[in-house]
Amino acid sequence: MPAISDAARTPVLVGASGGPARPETRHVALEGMTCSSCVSSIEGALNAVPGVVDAQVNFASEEATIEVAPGSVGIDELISAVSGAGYGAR
Ligand code: 9UX
Repeated sequence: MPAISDAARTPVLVGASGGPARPETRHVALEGMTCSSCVSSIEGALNAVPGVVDAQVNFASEEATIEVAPGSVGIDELISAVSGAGYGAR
């Protein structure tokens, strides 16, 4: 039996009402991915931004789909994170 319950370890977004908050979805168009492993690099950079709940990168469509805590992370910050990892973003 784990010392810490699964519930205690799972980050929960709490809304103003006290209920669960719905993450907001943001999209960033990507440039410069030349092999499929670039996907992991960009996902890692985006997931490291505070407020990002989950980031998924689609290699074929060159698009990142990012779930963020409501009101937490703006598109400019996400673009900066991708740029910092060495890829184009807009
Ligand atoms: Mo592939 Mo991307 O060798 O940063 S991982 S080009």
